[in-house]
Amino acid sequence: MITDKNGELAARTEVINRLTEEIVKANVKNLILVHGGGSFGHPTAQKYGIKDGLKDDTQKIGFAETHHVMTVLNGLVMDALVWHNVPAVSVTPSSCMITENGRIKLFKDTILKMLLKMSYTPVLYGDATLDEKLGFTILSGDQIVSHLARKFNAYKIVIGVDVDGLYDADPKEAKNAKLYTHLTLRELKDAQGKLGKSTVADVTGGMFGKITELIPAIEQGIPVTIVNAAKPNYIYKALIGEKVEGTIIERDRIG
Ligand code: IP8
Repeated sequence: MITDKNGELAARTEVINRLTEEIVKANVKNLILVHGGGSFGHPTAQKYGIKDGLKDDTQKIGFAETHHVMTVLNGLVMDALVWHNVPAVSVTPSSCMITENGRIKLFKDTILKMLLKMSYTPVLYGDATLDEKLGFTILSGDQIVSHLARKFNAYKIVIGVDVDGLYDADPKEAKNAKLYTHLTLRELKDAQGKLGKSTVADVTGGMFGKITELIPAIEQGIPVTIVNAAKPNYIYKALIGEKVEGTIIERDRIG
């Protein structure tokens, strides 16, 4: 969403600025921001096969490059946040997290906790990380979101995507795809088989991967709202809890 996925290293700075303005307007306390890799991390990760781990030395520069382009994208996000007066501080996942077979195994959270205590807005992102079994891999922003939400028992998770929410088929391919507006965990699990796999280069699995990652947080009782971040004020409305088109997923049906 904050990048043009059909390009390479193509940031949408006007979208980053607009979303920053929505975040400022929503004025959420204890907010943690996480962004993905888009056309920065994914093409580079794919080119060098980073997700599958270290197999030969020629990939080493690929790991460095993937992490580096993510810091460049993160820098653009930080630019927008800080110049809009958000006390945002970047927390680099590859410097505080290690995975094992792609799953977060170690997370040194002292600094993140202190930032939250001091009312800063920590910003994390999908990153190339070291992995105890694979040497290195790709850690998705979605896994980070789910992990942090569970660890800090988040009030809710808001996910911004470039479609209107969760559909029973890929809306970019199937014209008659139906939008789910409200799902319980049970309904989500039933629907999961049908979810559209991403059509563009996304090494971490697109919408299917997103949902799979979020399930443990939903199981813990944390509701998830998925909205179209391309539509002005949708993220704002989702953040303040105002009714907005999208998909709400909750453990049990409320009301
Ligand atoms: O876009 C992956 O994060 P995601 C980041 O949240 C990289 O899946 C480096 C490809």
